[in-house]
Amino acid sequence: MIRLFETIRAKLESGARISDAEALALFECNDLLTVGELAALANRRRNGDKVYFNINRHINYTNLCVNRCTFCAFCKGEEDEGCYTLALNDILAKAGEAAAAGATELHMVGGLHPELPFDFYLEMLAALRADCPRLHLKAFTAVEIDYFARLTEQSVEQVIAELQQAGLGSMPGGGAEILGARVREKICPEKISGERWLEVTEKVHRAGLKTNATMLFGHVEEYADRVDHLARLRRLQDRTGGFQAFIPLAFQPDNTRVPGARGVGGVDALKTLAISRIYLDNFRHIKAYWVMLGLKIAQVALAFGVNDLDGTVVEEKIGHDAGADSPQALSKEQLCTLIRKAGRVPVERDTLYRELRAY
Ligand code: V47
Repeated sequence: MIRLFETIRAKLESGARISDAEALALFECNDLLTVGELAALANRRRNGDKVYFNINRHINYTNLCVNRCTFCAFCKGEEDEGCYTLALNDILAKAGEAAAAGATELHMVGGLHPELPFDFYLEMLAALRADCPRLHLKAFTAVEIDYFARLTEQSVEQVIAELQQAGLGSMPGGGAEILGARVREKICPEKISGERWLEVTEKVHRAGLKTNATMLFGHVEEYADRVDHLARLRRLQDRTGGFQAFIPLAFQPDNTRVPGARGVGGVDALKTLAISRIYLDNFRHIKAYWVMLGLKIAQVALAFGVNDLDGTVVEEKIGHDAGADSPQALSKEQLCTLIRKAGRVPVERDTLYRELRAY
């Protein structure tokens, strides 16, 4: 073990990357504090003491979805109680409130709606851009882009161009789950394959849009599946440089249907964030999404290689429908206090990581 840590420390200090076998060995080791210290070293070399957050708002325009991912408590069918689709006016009202509260970003994702035409999404973006021109529109995922392409019988490139034209500014990192087929078969058999997620994401990057990448962990996957996931992301990032942040999402089990799912403890969450930081040498940012992690683990994660806490969020459904016991929203002051009490410097950023203000 000591030899492994020495090798990795030397690699981090010389800017070399760690291998898949080394990442797996880190997952299998029990020395959480040393893994965390190595991750903190990797982060400090890149990002110093700064921890980023943004003022944002989530809008989930519909929970209707033609897929039935077993990990998802948010998606509903048309026959289900609690299914909804927001009217454009409601979306605009939420966006207006966000803009008035100082938000710089709307984060918008939803289910794969069985009936809404592609024009709905184009009109939504265009109306939001007209009403709130200062809000960056970060919306959809590779899964939705693929769906729109099939819906309209257009190429992925054409769909991306139309969304960009309507106001799309970047994409969040959802839908990646675990990219390997064996796990995907169990947790999201109807969703596009991991290969397709990577292929669509590459096209989005080639069109000049930045995206994030996520990994849903703590259900039925093995450590080797996590390493394989990280490896595929690192290879794509080598080709495009289009990823901004990596976000490990801790699985929330309530109201889900994953047979044998484990759930995520604090040790596993911190280890996964730390190893992501060490392994993904070509990602600038590792985000601790406090909604899924809880506030205390997200705060401790700042000593384990993390340099981003996401944002104010305001109205969160995907994690809370699955039992997340974090708050629905955090204020800018609460985020700053969390970061400061971890001994770090809070910096408000915009979606593209331009620094807006240090606190
Ligand atoms: O793709 C669904 C995950 C994702 C559960 O890019 C679950 O900045 C935990 O991608 N337990 C959507 N996770 C959320 C997402 C995201 C969130 C915050 C920031 C960014 C970003 C992206 O949520 C889905 C899926 O992987 N998810 N169900 C669950 N039960």
